[in-house]
Amino acid sequence: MARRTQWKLRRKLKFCGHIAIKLLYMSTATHGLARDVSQPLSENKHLLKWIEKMAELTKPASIHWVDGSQEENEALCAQMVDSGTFIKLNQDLWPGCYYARSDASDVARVEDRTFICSLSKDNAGPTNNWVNPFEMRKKLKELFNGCMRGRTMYVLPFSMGPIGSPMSQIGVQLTDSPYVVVNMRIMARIGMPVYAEIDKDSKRVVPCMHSVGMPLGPGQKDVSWPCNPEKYIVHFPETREIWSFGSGYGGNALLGKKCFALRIASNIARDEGWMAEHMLILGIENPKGEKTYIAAAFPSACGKTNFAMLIPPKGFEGWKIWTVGDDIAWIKPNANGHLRAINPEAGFFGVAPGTSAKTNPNAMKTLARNSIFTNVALTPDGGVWWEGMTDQPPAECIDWRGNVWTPQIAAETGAKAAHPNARFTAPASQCPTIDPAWEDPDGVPISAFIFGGRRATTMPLVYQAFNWSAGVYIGATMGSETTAAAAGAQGQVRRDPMAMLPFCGYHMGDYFRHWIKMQRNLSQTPRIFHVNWFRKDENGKFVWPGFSENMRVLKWIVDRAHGRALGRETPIGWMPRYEDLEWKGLEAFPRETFDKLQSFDSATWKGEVMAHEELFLQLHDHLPPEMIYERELLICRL
Ligand code: TSX
Ligand code: MN
Repeated sequence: MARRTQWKLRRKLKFCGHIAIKLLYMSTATHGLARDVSQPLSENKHLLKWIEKMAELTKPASIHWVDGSQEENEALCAQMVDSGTFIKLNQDLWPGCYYARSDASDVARVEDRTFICSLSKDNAGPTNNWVNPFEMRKKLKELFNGCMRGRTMYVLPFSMGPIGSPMSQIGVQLTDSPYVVVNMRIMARIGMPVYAEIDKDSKRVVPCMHSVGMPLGPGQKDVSWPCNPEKYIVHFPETREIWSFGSGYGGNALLGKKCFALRIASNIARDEGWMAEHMLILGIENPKGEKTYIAAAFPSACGKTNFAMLIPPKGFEGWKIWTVGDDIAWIKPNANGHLRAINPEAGFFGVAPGTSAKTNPNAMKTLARNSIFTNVALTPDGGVWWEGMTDQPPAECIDWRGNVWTPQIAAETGAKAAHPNARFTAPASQCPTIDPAWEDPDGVPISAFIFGGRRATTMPLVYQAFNWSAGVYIGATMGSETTAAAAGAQGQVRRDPMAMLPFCGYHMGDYFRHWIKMQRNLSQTPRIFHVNWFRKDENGKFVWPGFSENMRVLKWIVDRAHGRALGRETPIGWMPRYEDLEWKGLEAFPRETFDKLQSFDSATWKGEVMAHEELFLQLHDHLPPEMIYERELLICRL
């Protein structure tokens, strides 16, 4: 049947939506699966109606209801190997692993193409791009009209958080990218159990539309990474919708992650009295078996994933760090007024360059199987490599653009084998330190929050806020120095409140207010800390060894949270003295160096407080008064 006739017929089939869908798409390819993938897997009328409407708009050649099974995953991977999107890695070295190279123009999140389309511009705030939602809907209708022609539309149900947890949220992503389907299978809970949740009708489903924006004409040959130069990552916070067009990469396309779990969820959380945060979650177990959980926010390039998978150093025998999550935390007060946190994700979408057996052995073990590698280099033996993975680079490999790469070429041209934002997608369940409670539907109890940044000067290794609102001020004013990897001048402090600047789906000033207000729902507030692993000496060398040695800081934080460690009061907060840290195993670290690391300079801090003003001016009309008070108090103490 010609497609045009199909669509005419389809309009006549006004009755029960799923029958119409079934009739139309029965004849299409099933990629060698025994199951008829066009057969609806949910009976939810709203879902069926929405899918019908979206199919009518995007006009795909077929519909595939994703069940999330192993067979389906294998069929999709095999299909992508055939189409050139995937290369199957050497299965003896990398069992269950695949390799993808994106289009050279589609390698990262596109913040300037990311929109918060709230009814009022004021609600989005000055740090988000805003477009009138009516105007944006018109634009999206144009963009999505026929955008899936010649492709399969996958119906991908997913749960952010363990299935059935009262803290979890459900979405359905319609996408024309099989790459997205197999990545989402690692990053979220998908498929049959999610349909079952949807059919219970107990939770609102967040609709997520996604297209790579490259329809195929009849007989047109596909490319290995379809995408569109015109990109739109759009959020409608009031109606809780996501529309993403033109990109197949990372946070632009895996809509459960930044779009849902942060931008949309931050709106839901504000309305319902909980928190959607850009935070890792880890558990610290001491030799007595006592376990303390913390959540920590860092801007990019601070080693968040490394911290989440930290291995205790020499001198900490009997201690253990447990990983709950490396990127996002949903945190909610329980009936007793204690904060409990879940990791809404099921996998790690980590930056590959810099990850090694030295910097993060647990990550290397996690990504050793059943993982997807995007924009790293391909080695002649069918393996992967990236800058920093080994001390010795391979003699030759194929770089992320598909060109021959050798250390000599790199030395001459500066070419990187892996793109700096190259990623691994790996199941969290494979992490050797994954916490036994990581899928606990009630979450884990949070005893402390840590904020951090990359700061060569000014910021001590660690200090503790005097109280909740002083801690919120510390989070609100946190910043990080730009590294070579990021665009713009190097070494400038960029403010990134709570590491949420690109991820808060509403006005940043209102977000601070929400943090302040959270205290009212709590019988005990977690203690708040600031850390800086990156302070440099006068010769530009890092003063603190970092990595495993950060455990010493963590121990002090845990002890402070339990009210059993000493510190000294300074104008900015409580700090450990040399004798307040555990130095077993690092006895050679001089007391004077530690004192330098913790040193606080009034003159420098006056400059720091002046810089806070810059961000506050931008947000002034929504800034909670507590932020102004805290700033005044800090100035007085200086
Ligand atoms: O991840 C890092 N962490 C946190 C680890 C738990 N990195 C890597 C950041 C890039 C993503 C760090 N880099 C850390 C750190 O604590 N600290 C540093 C700075 C540093 C780099 C190298 C050394 C020391 C400090 N090397 C030697 O001392 C030999
Ligand atoms: Mn992140």
